[in-house]
Amino acid sequence: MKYRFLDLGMQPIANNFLADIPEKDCEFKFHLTVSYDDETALVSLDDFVPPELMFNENYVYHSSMSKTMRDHFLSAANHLKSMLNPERVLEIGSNDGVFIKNFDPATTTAVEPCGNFADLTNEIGYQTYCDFWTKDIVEKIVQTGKKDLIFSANCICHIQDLDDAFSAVEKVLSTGGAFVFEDPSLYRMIKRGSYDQLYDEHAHIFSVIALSNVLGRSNMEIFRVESLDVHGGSNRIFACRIGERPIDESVNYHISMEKEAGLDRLETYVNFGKQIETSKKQLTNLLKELKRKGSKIISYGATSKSTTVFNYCGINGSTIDYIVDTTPSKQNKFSPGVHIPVIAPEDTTIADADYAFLGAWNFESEISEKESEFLKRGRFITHVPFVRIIEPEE
Ligand code: JHZ
Repeated sequence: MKYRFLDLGMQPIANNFLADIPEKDCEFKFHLTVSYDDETALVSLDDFVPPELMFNENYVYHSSMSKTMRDHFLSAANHLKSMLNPERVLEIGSNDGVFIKNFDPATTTAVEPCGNFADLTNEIGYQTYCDFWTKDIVEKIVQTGKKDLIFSANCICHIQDLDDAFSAVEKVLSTGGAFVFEDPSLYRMIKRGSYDQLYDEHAHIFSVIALSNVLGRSNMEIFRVESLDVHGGSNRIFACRIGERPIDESVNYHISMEKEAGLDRLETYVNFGKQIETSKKQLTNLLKELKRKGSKIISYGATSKSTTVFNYCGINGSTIDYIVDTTPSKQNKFSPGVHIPVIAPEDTTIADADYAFLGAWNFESEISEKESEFLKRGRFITHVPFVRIIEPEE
């Protein structure tokens, strides 16, 4: 049975940055509520947004946009090569090719529903099917051979029908092959109060407990788990067909840790819901107080996460002057729902702002290093793990 524990109000498509401010009520919005399923322990949105509205040829999120992520995927590729030595590789949701470009195009295939990115990786020699990952595409993929490594980053949690997705993986995986995927961790989201991991694209936020339950229905099991720092805390899950590989002790370690944190109990989520309501009050009060004192506040990183925070907390252009972001396809546009202008760093001097809300709090160290000039006078504000102005000694 599913129990609703969080209501983040009406939300737009998190990555739908707008060229113009739309007429009143013309922007697509949906009611973002989140539930815990006590049969599987899976945490999911109650209402899924049609995938074509989110993932299409206008998709703006480029994985290569930060050095942190470029380094991360290079080291992930090297790690998986030396650990699994795969001959044939498939990536599900290859985005701008940041991961696959570390593999040989002759033996690497990709599936990517966003036409702009599928074109890009096809152009650099990687056969990329422009499609969603469903069992319908399996027949075509199998013709290119079964895969020893199926990799996916920040994509499996976007897939609404997990049984369909996992059974499709099971059909394409070679005997003894590994299905490796990384997504934001529910454990870290609960520990850090980072409710902004919840938006239209994230149909689910995974615990290892829930994934074990759901993968089992497709004859698969988890044989290893690695914790990652990226995206505010993620898990890299290694799965295989049941019985094909020895189970590493990291699996039980994570499951025990999650049980200790109560991820298999409704009460934990109910408490999280209350904590988020408090976080909203604290953030809006802090910003109101700073504005009352005449401070200039901007935001750093036009993220999906900041779309959730701004729309949930009702923060708009009267509080935040603009958002600065390095992604060209987000620049000179307006943020979804609350319509704050997005500006390129080279078109503005953030040094004259007093505060910058960290929409990309997951890149705090990369950003702080880059913005040492701003930090001589200005301060970052964050809501993770609790609402505060970040002082220089932190
Ligand atoms: P970032 C994305 O979420 C979307 P988002 C997606 N759905 C997903 O699953 C998660 O990632 C995991 C900018 N930036 O990565 C670049 C600067 O401007 O936190 C990006 O627009 N200057 C696929 O959108 C944004 O911040 C900088 O110095 O929440 C970061 O977005 C740096 C470092 C980044 O993802």
